[in-house]
Amino acid sequence: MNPNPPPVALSIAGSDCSGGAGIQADLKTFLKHGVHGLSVITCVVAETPREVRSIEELGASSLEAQLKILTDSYPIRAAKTGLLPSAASIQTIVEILKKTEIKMVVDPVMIASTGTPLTGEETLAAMTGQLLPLASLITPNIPEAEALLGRSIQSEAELESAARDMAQRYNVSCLLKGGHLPGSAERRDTLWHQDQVDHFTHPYIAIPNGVHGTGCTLSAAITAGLAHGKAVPDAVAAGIDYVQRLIKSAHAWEHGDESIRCLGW
Ligand code: PXL
Repeated sequence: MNPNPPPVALSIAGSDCSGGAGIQADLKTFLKHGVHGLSVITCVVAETPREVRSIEELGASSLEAQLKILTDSYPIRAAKTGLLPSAASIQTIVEILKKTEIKMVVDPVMIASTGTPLTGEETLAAMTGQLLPLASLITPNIPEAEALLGRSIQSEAELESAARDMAQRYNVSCLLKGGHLPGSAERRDTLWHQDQVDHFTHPYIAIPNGVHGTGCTLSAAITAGLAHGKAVPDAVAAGIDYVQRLIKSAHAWEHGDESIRCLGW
């Protein structure tokens, strides 16, 4: 028996059958970080990085059964949420999570990299009203932050004030990912944590067309860091470095007339 078992982390997210995003990305990332990964599957998405074909939601009783047996049985150090397909699914998981002390990272997934909406309006209200009060850290990208704040973000100055406003409004730490801002050779992610700002600047690397799952992988890497006992700024810095490495080492397979791609490992 291993006298030093790995920490345990949980992902509550959708299944991406193509293996680049969702639960599959999270479990790979947990393993790469020496964390035992548990999963609660919220929906099954038939997709590739190029196309989202269908989303089938799991019912409340299945969500409840998965989450209850895990929270009853494991010393879960940290958890993340990814794709939560409906207000009802959010309500079900909140009812169970609010009775725990698990450190929560909320990746407020709303739109696939293909541009396909993955959730509806009523989901946003349930996320802000019910789920965010349980979160320690939220990791929106710019379109998600615009939906959470109800205003547009067009510059690095606005990125910083948006991260601060979300952190204050929802009483959380907020990592706002700046990758969608147009611009030069660099991209900046902004962390607002305990009334302090931190900027993580990295060279702009174009995400190869047809690679998805960077957001899922980043929030999973941060969750793994928290499960290991890292402080939020350290877990965020390490998570950003990790994803940068995986973007640079993306894989491509030739299949038929086109290539199909995935983040590296
Ligand atoms: O990348 C966002 C995302 C999250 N979760 C699942 C997904 C996707 C994108 O396609 O399928 C399950």
